Amino acid sequence: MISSRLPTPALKARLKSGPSIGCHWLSLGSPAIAELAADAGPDAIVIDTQHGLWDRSTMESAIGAVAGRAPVLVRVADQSDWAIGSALDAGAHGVIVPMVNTADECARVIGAVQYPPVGRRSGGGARTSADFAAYRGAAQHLVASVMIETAEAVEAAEAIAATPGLDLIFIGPGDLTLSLGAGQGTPAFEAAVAKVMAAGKAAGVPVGIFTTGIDQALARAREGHALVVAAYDVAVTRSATAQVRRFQQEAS
Ligand code: 3PY
Ligand code: MG
Repeated sequence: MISSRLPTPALKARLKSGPSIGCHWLSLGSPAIAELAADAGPDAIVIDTQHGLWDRSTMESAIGAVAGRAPVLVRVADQSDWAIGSALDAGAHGVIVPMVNTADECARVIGAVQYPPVGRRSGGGARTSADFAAYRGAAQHLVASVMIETAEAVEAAEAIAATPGLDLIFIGPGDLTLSLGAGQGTPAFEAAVAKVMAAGKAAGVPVGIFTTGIDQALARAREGHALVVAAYDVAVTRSATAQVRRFQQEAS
């Protein structure tokens, strides 16, 4: 891995001290879109391999296309060592791990991100092994983050936040509304968000939240969220369909 693509302390420092990171969240599985997104110099790019259309090869290509121009986080498909290790081997600067409900699960995630003696990550990967000594030396800067997105996880928020080595808690509002049976903006939902933010604050762990548009992203950033979604390729594509509908209405 060439040195300009190695993880640096900057991402963790920015998460802790701000300003909020407005990431470009990519789900459509296109390395070409990742390359264009990087041209704008975003604070971070997120590649979503849980609900997005990425496979291992396109994920690896997208990280190559970004080529050190922005930190890349991968929202991995699940909590497995394989999902976490393959994203990091591709050169991601950190992972966002979905559906983490307990402090034990959180500790296992952190163990999967770091090499021994701290964790149990397996060494390898085409990109990272180009200069493995340099990569291993920088691996302490990898961001380990977990998603709180169920009622169970909200209950366990204090214990999850207190897990050593955790760099970010990321709230998944879609799943949280399903789990709580309460929509976004309702008192029950906002109380859950506030509880997670308080747990993060008490433990000194930044908290972020998924947002689907720039206005929501700015509002959540003003509330103190360390990472929000400023642009989302699915939403951008949907908004383009509104132009097609407008043309159909106005040109006929
Ligand atoms: C959620 O809102 O549940 C997410 O996981 C964001 O993609
Ligand atoms: Mg989710």
